[in-house]
Amino acid sequence: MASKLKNAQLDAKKALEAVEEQFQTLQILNEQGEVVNEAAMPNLTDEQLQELMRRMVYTRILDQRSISLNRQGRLGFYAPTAGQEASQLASQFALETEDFILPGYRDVPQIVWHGLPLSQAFLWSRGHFEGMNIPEGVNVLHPQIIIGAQYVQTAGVALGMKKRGTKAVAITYTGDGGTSQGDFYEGINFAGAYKAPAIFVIQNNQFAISTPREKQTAAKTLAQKAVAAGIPGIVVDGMDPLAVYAATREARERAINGEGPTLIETLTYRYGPHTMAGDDPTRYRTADLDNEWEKKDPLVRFRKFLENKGLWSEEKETEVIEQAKEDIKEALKQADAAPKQKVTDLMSIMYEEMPQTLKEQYELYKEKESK
Ligand SMILES: Cc1ncc(C[n+]2csc(CCOP(=O)(O)OP(=O)(O)O)c2C)c(N)n1
Ligand SMILES: [Mg+2]
Repeated sequence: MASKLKNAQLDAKKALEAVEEQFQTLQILNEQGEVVNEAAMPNLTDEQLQELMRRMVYTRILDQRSISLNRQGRLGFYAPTAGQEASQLASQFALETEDFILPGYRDVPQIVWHGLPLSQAFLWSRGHFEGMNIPEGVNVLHPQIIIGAQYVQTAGVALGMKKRGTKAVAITYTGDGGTSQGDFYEGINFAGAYKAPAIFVIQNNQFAISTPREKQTAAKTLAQKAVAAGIPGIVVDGMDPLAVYAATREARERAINGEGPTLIETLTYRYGPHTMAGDDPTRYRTADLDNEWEKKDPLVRFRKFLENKGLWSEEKETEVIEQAKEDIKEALKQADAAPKQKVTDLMSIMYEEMPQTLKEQYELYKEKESK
């Protein structure tokens, strides 16, 4: 009896190892920009490849400008994105306009490329309610600050799409730290049970503020958490735009075909601080680690790949950079022109029909604000 139990325990360990071995990292472009996995190569036209590069270059500039605007006091909350361009933009690039994005606080680039005007993204950063007034036809929510909450919301949005017969998906993003939250498990489990057309992305940038990924879980990969929910999980090189695109596109196809959700772990890195609110990464990361990841840079490898195909040049890059700077200037002007928000504004947008108690307060504030 005792030995039988011992064998069963050994088998359980083996079973776990067998599962973990299955989660190998998908890579298509290596650090030198060479195709190492022709079979997985996504079907993208030259124009689409150029557009994806354009978006990554543009977003790197947007990140640099946002950091300095924050330092000048011209933006509010900002979570830097440099390093995560492939993870963020190649997954968004695999979507269609009708798909719905539920972002976390670092995922502003995806919703901007999905149609949110940049001026509104700036207003959101400033805590202005106009930044959350998403235009009709732009299928995004404003970024979620509560870690993991967007996973539960995504299961609901995806189920709603399924019930309405919409041929679209809901996609969401969290970080490595987010996978330790209850909401993470509830979201993937519920979506799995109802075969909801959802894509759950984990951007594993190795740290949750200062907590390293190794301290987050005993699991060897974060993608393997999909097993418990009974849904497919995949690890991709998150610095490789082609691998991220291919994995997301395939997940989208499965979802649209009624096969349910997928969990995608992108291995990536944020070059900057956690947010602009005083985090100092040198206190918990070494320069060696930073250098190791910077060698994997998504822009560098994609640029090499495109240059080898004759699809990218220094002039093209300069053009994109100039365009980005100009757009940012214009968007800031628009954000600055937004009316100062009033207490009555905050009240009037909360309810379709205001409760009586609020109505009374509303009248009070209206009176005060008219003076
Ligand atoms: C429920 C909840 N707990 C704690 C926090 C505070 N918090 C903000 S960001 C963060 C770390 C998240 O790290 P990760 O999920 O890896 O995402 P990353 O910032 O690296 O993109 C924490 C703990 C929060 N916003 N929400
Ligand atoms: Mg993280």
